[in-house]
Amino acid sequence: SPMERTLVIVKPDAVQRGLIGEVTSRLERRGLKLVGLKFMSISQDLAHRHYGIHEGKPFFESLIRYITSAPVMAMVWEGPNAVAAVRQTMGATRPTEAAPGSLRHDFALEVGRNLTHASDTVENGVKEVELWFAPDELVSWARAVDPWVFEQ
Ligand code: D4T
Repeated sequence: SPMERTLVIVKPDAVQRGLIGEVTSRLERRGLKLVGLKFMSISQDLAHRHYGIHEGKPFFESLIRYITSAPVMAMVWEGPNAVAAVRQTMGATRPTEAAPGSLRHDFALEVGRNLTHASDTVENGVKEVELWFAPDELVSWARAVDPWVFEQ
C-alpha cells in the first residue's frame, strides 16, 4: 500500500485531560511511525489557515476559540494508508457516532470537544503537514521493526 503522511493534532481538551500519551500510544501500537512532533500554542493565523474551509459556518468562531484556548501537540505520522488508519483510530468526528473502541468513543461526548484532529484525505495530509511543519522539523528514519509492520 502507498506510504502516506497525516497530520494529527492533540487538541487543547486532550492536552488538558492528560491524554497525549493515550493518543500517541494508540498510534504507536497500531504500527504507525512518528516523523514529527511539537508542543505549541496555535496563533490565530494558523488556526484560521487550518480551519479556513469552515469559515462562515455557525460553529467556526467557537472552533477557533477552542483550538486556540490552550497548547496542542502537533504530530506527523507515516505508514501505509496512514490517513485512513488514523481516522479510524480516532473515530467519527461526532463522538456519539464513533465506533466502539475508537479514541472518541472511549474518551469523548461532544463534537466541540472531540480531542484530536487528523487529516481527512491524502491530499490534505500533504497540505496540512506543509502548513504545520517546516521541512527540517520532519525526520525520515528507518525503524528496525518496519519490515514486520510494513509489507513493502
Ligand atoms: P477535525 O478537523 O477537527 O479533525 O475534525 P474532522 O475533520 O473530524 O471534522 P470536520 O472537518 O467536519 O470538522 C472540523 C471541526 O469542527 C468541529 N465541528 C464540526 C463542530 O464544532 N460542529 C460541527 O457541527 C461540525 C461538523 C469539530 C471538528
